[in-house]
Amino acid sequence: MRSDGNCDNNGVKLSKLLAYALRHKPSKFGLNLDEDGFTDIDRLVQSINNQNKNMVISKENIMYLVSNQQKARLEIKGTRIRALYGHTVRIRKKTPVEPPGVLYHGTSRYNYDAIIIKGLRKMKRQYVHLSSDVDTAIEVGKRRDESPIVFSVNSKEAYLNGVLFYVGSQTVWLSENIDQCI
Ligand code: HQG
Repeated sequence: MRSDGNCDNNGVKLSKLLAYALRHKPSKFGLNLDEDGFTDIDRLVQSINNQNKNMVISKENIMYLVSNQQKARLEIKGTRIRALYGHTVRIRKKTPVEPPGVLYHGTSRYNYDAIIIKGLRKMKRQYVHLSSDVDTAIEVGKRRDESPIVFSVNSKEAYLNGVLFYVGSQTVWLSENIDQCI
């Protein structure tokens, strides 16, 4: 890792590692997340360096990564850091807000039938993840399928029917399970 963290491959590696630690397995790194998912940055650096002998990182690497994120995945407040969304560990629910009229969900063609029948489910994560625009949804779907499908979600109607929505980031919206309005 370069001292400025400005090294693409290592940047991606570090970003994935941080997402893994802060969204899924803090305990594997000996970390405690507070109720909103934050943990101490110095602690995080120390535990990553203790765990990964082949990847030594510094606080500056993390600060650089967070200030140069193309997709806002992480947030720093003071001496603490958290993942903005994506959690499979349970943290306190965000404050519900009224969503825009339409949101999008990109996924594989394989999931089409199940989603039509069962609706959008959280699966292992704390929330259903939605995109604010079609291009972002296509990128999300491409993680699973080279020709992904994009569902339009009538989020306004779902909200009026009682489904709660939350802000993940500028492009990511979160919600409870959505049975209809897809
Ligand atoms: C699918 C990444 C069958 C759903 C992304 C998805 C996102 C169903 C998969 C964020 C279903 C869950 C989250 C049903 C939903 N039957 N399959 N009823 N309901 N599914 O990874 O939304 O880049 O937990 O379509 O960009 O893919 O890492 O959710 O395919 O924002 O920052 O079940 O993770 O963010 O998969 O992705 P995931 P997701 P990062």
